[in-house]
Amino acid sequence: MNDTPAGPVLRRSVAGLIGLLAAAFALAVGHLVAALIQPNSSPYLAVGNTAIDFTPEPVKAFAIRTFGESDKVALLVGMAVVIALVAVLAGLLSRRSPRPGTVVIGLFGVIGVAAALWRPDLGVLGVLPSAVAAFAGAGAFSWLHSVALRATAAPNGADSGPDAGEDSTHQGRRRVLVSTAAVAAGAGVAGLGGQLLSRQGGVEASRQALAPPRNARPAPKIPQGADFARVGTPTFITPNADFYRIDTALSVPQIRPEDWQLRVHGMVDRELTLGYEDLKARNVVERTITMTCVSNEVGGPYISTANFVGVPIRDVLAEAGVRAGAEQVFSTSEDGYTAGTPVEVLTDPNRDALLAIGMNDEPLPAQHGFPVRMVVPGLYGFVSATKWVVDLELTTFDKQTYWEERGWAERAPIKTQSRIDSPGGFDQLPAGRTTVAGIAWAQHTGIDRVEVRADGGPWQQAQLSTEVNTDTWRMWRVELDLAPGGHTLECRATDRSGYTQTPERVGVIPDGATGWHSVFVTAT
Ligand SMILES: Nc1nc2c(c(=O)[nH]1)N[C@H]1C(S)=C(S)[C@@H](COP(=O)(O)O)O[C@H]1N2
Ligand SMILES: [Mo]
Repeated sequence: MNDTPAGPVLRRSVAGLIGLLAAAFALAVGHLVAALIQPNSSPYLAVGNTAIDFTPEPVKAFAIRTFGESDKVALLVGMAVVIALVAVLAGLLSRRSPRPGTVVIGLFGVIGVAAALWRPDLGVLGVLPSAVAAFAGAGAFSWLHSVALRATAAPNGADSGPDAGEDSTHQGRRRVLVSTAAVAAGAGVAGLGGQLLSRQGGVEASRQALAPPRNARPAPKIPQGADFARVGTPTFITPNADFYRIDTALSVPQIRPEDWQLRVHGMVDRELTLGYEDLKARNVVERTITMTCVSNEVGGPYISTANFVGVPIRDVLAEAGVRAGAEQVFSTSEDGYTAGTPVEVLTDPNRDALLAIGMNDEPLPAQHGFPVRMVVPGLYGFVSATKWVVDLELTTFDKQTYWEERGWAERAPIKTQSRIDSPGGFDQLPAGRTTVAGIAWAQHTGIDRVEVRADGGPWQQAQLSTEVNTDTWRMWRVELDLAPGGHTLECRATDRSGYTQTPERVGVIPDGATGWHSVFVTAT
């Protein structure tokens, strides 16, 4: 009675659509299950985080250069596009039988499980969301497929007169419509529910409820004249919301202060385990520190300043008793990121490296490492500023860190640099006297002078803002007289060691960029 030997075949559009819907449903269910276990075990995030770990360094550098702080959004969108394409393809391969699509969804599940197992922050339970997602996706796919296939097959039924055929086609279509809509709605509800639930599990409430440490000794007030914000430099203190952010975490680790512990071990006399309240009850100080990222290109934005409140790391190390031969403090974050900081820097009585719990009169924001992070004046963040820190191991430099394994340097003091903030590149401005302003930094050494020149002419010394301390940036400004036409403005800083910035341009890998920042402007 069925005279088409190959059997019914789904329309391309229907086949592609059910592939896409099944994938969306699977991810949404996975997201919901993850919200109940650990938000990071969501298949989407687990795969994304693992992808970040495996991304070759040049690609990572390219992503930071191209997308800046939106690099994570770019990754998530890119993943969504790839998954959608594969899902549609899986649907198209399944126009006769649901098997190919089911196999592809199963493979997605295997990838999710593998990624979850790879993540250092997920336990065995972390594979559950991916496994459930795979079953849910495969189930949704084969159900939608059978409904659609029946609808396709119906008109060929033996008992169908012309009217009956049209009727059942109609009915079949309706069934397809209703079932696809049901799966789409299910995906929406599961996805949204997962998102809401994982927010609820967040730490913002306990963060807001924290009282400031009672005994913190405040940093000296920032003097008048510490910035030239009125002529275009940043404000001296960077508001938390504007503070640059660089990390490998796709979703911000959520650690409640009451659950936080720091283990200090390795080459020490006494192993220590500290809780949040232990830390807060210690000698707490406030220090104004300018942080810089090694990925900051000449003229780049990855530099910010805050008042950090915390416990000097050297106090904690003294209590543990550092053994002879220990070279680095190997720090590990809750999400498995690692950094190595020289012991001599952390034990230096003249350098206030902190286990920070506060930032600009607030508990540390979640994105900046809540509840506790490291901040070390004078070193790039990747060798010193571990956020969500949970482990300090005293060891030798033989032990390799996250970025070292990716070709970055073992030691990385911040390089003396300067940047022109105003005028901006390719600005048009009136000819005549104009104010050029910017920032300079040489953390822990201090800025001695900044010079500016136009079109390779004589260097003119800029006026410096009031110094706050040598661990922070310094603002500068200078008046130039610009004739009508195009001009190239350049700046260079000299630090208190007598070093003047080299004009030689080197890239950010392995230990930070060098070169003079220049902007081209047109005076009219
Ligand atoms: N856990 C964790 N800590 C981290 C990183 C990271 O990826 N993960 N990135 C480091 C880098 S490269 C820098 S520059 C600083 C940035 O700190 P911020 O995001 O608070 O500005 O954090 C450091 N600490
Ligand atoms: Mo960085």
